[in-house]
Amino acid sequence: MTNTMNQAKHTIIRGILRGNLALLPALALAAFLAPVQTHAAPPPGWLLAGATATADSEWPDANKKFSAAKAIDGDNATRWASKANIATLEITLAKPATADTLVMREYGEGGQFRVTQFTVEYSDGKDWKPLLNGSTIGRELRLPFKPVKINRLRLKINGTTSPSLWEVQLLDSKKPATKS
Ligand SMILES: [Ca+2]
Repeated sequence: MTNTMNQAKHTIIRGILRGNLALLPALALAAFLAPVQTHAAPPPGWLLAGATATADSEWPDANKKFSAAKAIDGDNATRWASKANIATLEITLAKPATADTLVMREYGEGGQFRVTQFTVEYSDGKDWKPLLNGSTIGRELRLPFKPVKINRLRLKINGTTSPSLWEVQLLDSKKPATKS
């Protein structure tokens, strides 16, 4: 927040306190001009900067609101949703990286989560190899594993109605936090 903006806000607020309601639209404008709050910056060791994602099923939306990319954008407020109950999400890293942790956050309507089974495979550039598997994901599932070099990641999920993930994060827990 700049000093100028703060001063402008104070002037507006003083105006309102004096009963000058004509300044209300100006207050709305000041709120509009305030810096946009981003939702939870990517965590330390995040390896998906510049990565791309595709899915064999996406919930149809004209604005691609539920596209595969939303599962790896580092934003906990955007999500990929599958239309089908069984779906595969494939992530290609910008460059191969050594990872040791996978974090998944699942969307649940009214606290009801949908994934009932998942498997995760990785490719080092040649073959697909098994990495992890499990049943439910829920609000947040953090899975450490023996460090491996990963080029691509493939997540297969089985769910009840249209499973959806806020984020799939691949991390190197030993990597220091990056300055934002
Ligand atoms: Ca997201």
